[in-house]
Amino acid sequence: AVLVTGSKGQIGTELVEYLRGQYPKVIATDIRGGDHYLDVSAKDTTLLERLVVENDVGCVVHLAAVLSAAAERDAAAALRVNNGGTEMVLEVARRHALRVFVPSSIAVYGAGTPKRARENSPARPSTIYGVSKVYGEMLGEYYHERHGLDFRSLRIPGVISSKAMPGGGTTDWAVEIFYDAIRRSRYSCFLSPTTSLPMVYIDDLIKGIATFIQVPRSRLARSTYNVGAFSVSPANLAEAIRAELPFDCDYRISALRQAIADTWPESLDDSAARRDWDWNPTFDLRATTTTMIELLSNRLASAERAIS
Ligand code: VAH
Repeated sequence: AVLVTGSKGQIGTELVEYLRGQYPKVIATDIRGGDHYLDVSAKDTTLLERLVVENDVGCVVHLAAVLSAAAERDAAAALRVNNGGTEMVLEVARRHALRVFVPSSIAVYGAGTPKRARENSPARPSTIYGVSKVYGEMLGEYYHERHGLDFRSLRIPGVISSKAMPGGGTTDWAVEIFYDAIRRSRYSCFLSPTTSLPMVYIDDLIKGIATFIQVPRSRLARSTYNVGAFSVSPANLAEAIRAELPFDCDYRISALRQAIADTWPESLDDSAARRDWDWNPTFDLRATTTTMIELLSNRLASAERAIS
């Protein structure tokens, strides 16, 4: 069985659904509910260990985290959830010899990193979220070296998806823009038009995570890999949307989130993931735009009908 923390989040919502097509049992936990209430920031391993033992869990997918902008607003809470939660999950995994997947992020890279980041590019973040993600990677690799724990991590770019909103991220604009394009044909973007960041469409990401957690360890040359798909700026994405809908984008820059985005790389070199475990994203900017507009139009239209 696989246990997922943060199962109600942007990635968790769609990953749980996908994994349920592959595994006999997927235990979904979240502080907001799901199958089981689980607050990973509490230092109490009792509930997690009970779920692991009772359900014969072999792999934990630990998604619960406070994202970049929210983490700058409440550093103490973010460190409690991100660092404390990962500490707790790694310790339970060590005791029960579980495989562990903990997502990392392009946020581990800082201003001094080349704009096309490789795995061995400097990872000197200047955000609390980035610091907590480097910590997660380092602690997981320590558990791998010191205790033989099968720890795996992916440095994930911004995620574009339609079923659950991201919460408090710097790349949330790339999701919000589609909701506003459909609802009101306009969007006020909190990043500047030329801020180009690496992104991935959710279908590619969840297939990639599902592949990465089950590939034999012998194929992995490292615990942590970059994964990317395409890079896009608000101006590029606005143009791609305008090719399908009447749409206008203006800019009300958030100083906090622009400062965060400015430290991140524009693209990721993910050749190692493609070579070692066949990472192979298929959604480019156009396919992502077309699919998002189709899925959201249907969902928002049926939601309108439901309340009318
Ligand atoms: C964030 N969506 O914006 C997350 C992610 C690379 C961005 O880490 O914080």
